[in-house]
Amino acid sequence: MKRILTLSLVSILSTACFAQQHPGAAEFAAKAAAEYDLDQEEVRILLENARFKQSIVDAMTRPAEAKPWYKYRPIFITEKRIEGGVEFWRENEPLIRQASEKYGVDPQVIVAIIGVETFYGGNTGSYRVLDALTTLSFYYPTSIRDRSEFFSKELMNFFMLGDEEGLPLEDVTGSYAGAMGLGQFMPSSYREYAVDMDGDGRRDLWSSMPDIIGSVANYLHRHGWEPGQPVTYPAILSPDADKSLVTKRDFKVKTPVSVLEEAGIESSQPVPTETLAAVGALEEEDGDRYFVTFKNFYVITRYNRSPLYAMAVYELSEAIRGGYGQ
Ligand SMILES: [Ca+2]
Repeated sequence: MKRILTLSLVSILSTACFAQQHPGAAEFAAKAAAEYDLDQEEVRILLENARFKQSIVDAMTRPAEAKPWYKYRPIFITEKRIEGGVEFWRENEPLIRQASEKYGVDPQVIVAIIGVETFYGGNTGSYRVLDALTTLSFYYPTSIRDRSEFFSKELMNFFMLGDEEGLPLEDVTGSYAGAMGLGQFMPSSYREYAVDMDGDGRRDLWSSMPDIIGSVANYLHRHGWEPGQPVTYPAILSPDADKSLVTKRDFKVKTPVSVLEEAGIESSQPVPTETLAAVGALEEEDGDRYFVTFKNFYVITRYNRSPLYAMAVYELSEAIRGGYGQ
C-alpha cells in the first residue's frame, strides 16, 4: 500500500515537473477542437508534455542553405553518399523500379532525395517532433523571418496525422524542424502525399521501404515531375547577357529557351526552343556559375525551396546513376 502511494506521488510530481504551459497553447487546443474536430483535452495534455528546446531555436537560426555553393556542395556530394546511393538502389531495385514506373519519376532522383535527406535512413533525426513543432510554433526565434504560423499549422497537421495513422505522438522523432522518416516529410506533406505502397493499411515512412520509396516518388509526381526530361544544364552567357533574367529563389519556369537565347543566355546542351526554363546562379570560389533550369528542377525545389538543395539532389542523382551503370 505504502509503495503504491509513493509511486503515485512520484508520478504526480514528475508530471507536474514536466508539464509546461506554453504561451498560446490553450488557444491552440481550443482551435484544434473547434476547427479540426480533435480532442481538446488530448491536445492540451500533449502540449503540456511538449518541451521547449533551445537547441531547436539555435539550429533554426543557422541553416546550411546560408552557405555559398562551393561550401554547400561538399556536404552532400561525397564518395560515401554516392556509393551509399548505388548500394541503396541495388538493395531496393524492384521497389524503386515499381515506384518509378507507377509515378513516372526517374529512379536516380528518388534515391538522391533519400540520400540528401537522411543518408538513406542513417539519420532520420532524434528530436521529438512534438518538441520541435511546439518550440517552433510558440517560441519562434525573433532574429529571423517569422515562420511560426507555418509551424503552428504543421503542429495541427501532426495531431491530425496522429489520429489518422495511429502514431504514438509523444514518441515520434524527426529533424529539428519536425520532418519525419527517410524522406523527411513534414506532417502536412505526410498527410497529403505519403502512400501505402505495401498495402498494410498504414503509411509508415520510417520502416516500410515500399511506403518510403513510393511516397517520395508520389511527392515528385504530384508536383509535376516529367520523366526522362532534363533537370538543369550549365548556361553559357554572352558578355552582354541580360542578367536581370537570373533568379535567386523562384524557379517556376516561365521563359522559353528561345527568349533566353535572344537575351544572351544559352543552354550548353540542345533543348527544344519552346521549352520553358529559368536561369540561376551558384557561387563558386572564383565567381558565379550560371545554369538553365527546367520544370524538373522546380519540382525538386517543392521538396526544399533552396536552389542549392535542388542542385545537390541533381548532382548526387547523376553521380549515383553513373555508379549504378544506368
Ligand atoms: Ca504501409
